[in-house]
Amino acid sequence: MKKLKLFALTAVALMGVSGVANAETVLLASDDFVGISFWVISMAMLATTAFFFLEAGSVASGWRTSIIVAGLVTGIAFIHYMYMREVWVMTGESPTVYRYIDWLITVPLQMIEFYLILAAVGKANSGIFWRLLIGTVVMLVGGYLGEAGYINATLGFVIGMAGWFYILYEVFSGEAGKAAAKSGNKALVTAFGAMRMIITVGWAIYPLGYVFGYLTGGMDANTLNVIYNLADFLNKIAFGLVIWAAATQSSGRRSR
Ligand SMILES: *C/C=C(C)/C=C/C=C(C)/C=C/C1=C(C)CCCC1(C)C
Repeated sequence: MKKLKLFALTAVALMGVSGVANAETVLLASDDFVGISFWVISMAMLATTAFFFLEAGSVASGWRTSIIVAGLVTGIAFIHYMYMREVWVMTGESPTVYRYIDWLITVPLQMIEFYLILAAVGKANSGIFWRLLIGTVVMLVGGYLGEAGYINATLGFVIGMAGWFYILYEVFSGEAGKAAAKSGNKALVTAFGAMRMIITVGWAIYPLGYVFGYLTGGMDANTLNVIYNLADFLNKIAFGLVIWAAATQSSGRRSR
């Protein structure tokens, strides 16, 4: 019994010591700019989440779900950024698994936004929803298999690009694009157009990160993560704000 106690005490003491030793290495270094970007973005995600949830109550009821989903996207990203930040600051390695789990949840939610804003004005059908979802899964699974080394990085890239182009086809020339154009709702057309630009121009940053991270020879974790972080900041926060702006506008509360 005594021995056991002594053993437990020693273990606790050792844990304390190693905790202190670790504490030094897990602190953010002042020249770790990638780590700093992880910190800044995690806080931005938190702030935007609070903002969207607080605003959801004051838009017209048809837009409410869209604003809540925008808050879910940044909220889920916030939690993943806490983990990704930790992995990066502690190991200097790319938090690929966390990143893709985050994308696998948040990107489909953003695709659902296209469907939701069409549904808000009564123009949606389930085919649009499924096609956008399938395009997303192909894009992300291709990218993950390539980044995690299950398949050749170039092959993963090609599969990912195919999924992305399929999504773009749907929102520009496919049924979703046509439904938006015919809706006759000005706020919807504006929001749809802006969201479409984001997933064309804003999303183009991701394949660039992939190219510079994996395809230009060797593995560049710094460039990869800085580019992905910047892209997430833009594509999650600005994307939600565009929807929020359309919702506020069409709820007739521009001046309160
Ligand atoms: C909030 C997170 C978002 C909006 C993530 C989006 C991710 C992409 C658009 C990723 C795209 C990729 C390609 C188009 C090809 C190469 C592989 C990916 C997965 C990086």
